[in-house]
Amino acid sequence: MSAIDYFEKIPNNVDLANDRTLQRALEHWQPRFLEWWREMGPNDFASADVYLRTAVGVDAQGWAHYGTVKMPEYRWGIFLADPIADRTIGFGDSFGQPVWQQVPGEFRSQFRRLIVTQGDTEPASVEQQHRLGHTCPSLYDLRNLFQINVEEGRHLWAMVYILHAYFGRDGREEAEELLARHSGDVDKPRILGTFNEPIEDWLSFFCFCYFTDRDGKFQLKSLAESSFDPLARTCRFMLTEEAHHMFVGETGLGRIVRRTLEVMKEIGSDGPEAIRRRGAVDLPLLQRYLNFWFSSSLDLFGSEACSNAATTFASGIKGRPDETTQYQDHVCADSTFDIEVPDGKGGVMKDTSPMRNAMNEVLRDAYIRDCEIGLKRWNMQIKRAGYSFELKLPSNRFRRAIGAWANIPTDLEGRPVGREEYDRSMPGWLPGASDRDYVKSLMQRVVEPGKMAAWIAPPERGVNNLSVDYEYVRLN
Ligand code: BYC
Repeated sequence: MSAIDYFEKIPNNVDLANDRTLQRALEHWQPRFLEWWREMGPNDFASADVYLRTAVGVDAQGWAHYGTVKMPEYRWGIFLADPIADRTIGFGDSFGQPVWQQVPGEFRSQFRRLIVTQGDTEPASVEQQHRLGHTCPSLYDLRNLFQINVEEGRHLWAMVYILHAYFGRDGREEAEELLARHSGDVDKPRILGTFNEPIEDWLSFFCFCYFTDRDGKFQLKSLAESSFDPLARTCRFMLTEEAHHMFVGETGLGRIVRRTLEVMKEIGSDGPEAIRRRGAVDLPLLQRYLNFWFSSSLDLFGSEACSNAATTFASGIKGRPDETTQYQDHVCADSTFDIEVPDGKGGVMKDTSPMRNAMNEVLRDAYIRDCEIGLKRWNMQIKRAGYSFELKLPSNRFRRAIGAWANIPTDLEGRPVGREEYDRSMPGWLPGASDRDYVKSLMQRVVEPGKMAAWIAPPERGVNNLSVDYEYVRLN
């Protein structure tokens, strides 16, 4: 295992000290990153002592050290998973050939585009969550938010390293731009839609961690298959950190369901008004939030069938998650994939696409199956409590802004409907102003160790074997 050098100004396991030009370029970018963090990160908590994990190695066991850190002093660094000896290209036209240690000239612009898109999402999410700390439901949750924030900052470092190390002047310019675009900025927004959506309450935050970070998992897994080995290695290590972000989403939403069920039992009613009077989140309201974040996150996979996806697969740039273990045919030159598209007459029809063109859809399908797992668990909780309400993922055709279904009104089941019916039904499908106002009214900050806001149950256990009432953040 390669060790991480923490004596360096930029902690790393890529032997930065022996590449002075690269080291100087990254040291030049570092103060800009810190300035961005001060301005756009959780800046009101700069003096807080936070119980955080920091990577100290890159193997699966014992890779992190836990300790109390002030966030601006977090050691953001560059950590690549160890190389796999004699690794060969796992998919596409060059299947079986040795992987690349440099970017082939002919694929440079496609690689740059994907790396920039990936890199753009990381600081975007920190910007979206900029003010959440003020309304935390507990110190445990506040700490998890900050852990996610510092790690998204580190994921930005991961992409900036690749840009600086392998894309010369273009890469350095892109790295500057990653700090210049901002979530929701009218003139310079973030690249992908979901990353411009405001996250102003913790219900949205948990949905974002559940649905949007899960897109991160699938995209990173696809890039971890890349023939460009440094990119594959950096993504492999990012995935180690990413798992916690989805854990926060899944357990956060599960704790909300648990608390709601407790309240339903106490008051003997599942009426949304009665539940709201007790300060909990009624399940139909939760469903509307799920509808919003799921449909937005589905767009992150791009179009159902497109030449970009075909090119990146054929060239060995971006594969499918777990390419080696999940698929038999790694070339996909002749296979096809059926996708559902609008028939132009208000209905749905099947279209057969070459498999390579449909890779975004293949990924989206796998993502949807993964999203189902949490819902099954929460529905089990609801059923065990004796209620028949069932949380559901809307159809992948609902409220899409990208791809074949973009701007085609459908109901939650994906049946095309008239625009008027769509607009009329929207208040039942997505959070409306009164829903958001109610959720906002719940967002009162709770910072007494071990105490939880009334709308969320405590976690089953604390962080790193500590108790739930440990003072995870000291707000100096
Ligand atoms: N919004 O041919 P198309 C994460 C653009 S999340 C706006 O349909 P293609 C994280 C697309 O960029 C993972 N624009 O599909 C989570 C392209 O624009 P250009 C992020 C969109 O090319 C939580 C055009 O539409 N990583 O890590 O196959 C917290 C045509 O695209 C959207 C990645 O996405 C959209 N939703 O692109 C923190 C991996 N969707 O280039 C972090 C890198 C598409 O023609 N990106 N467009 O101007 C990719 O692999 C691909 O770019 C896409 C699909 C998946 C986005």
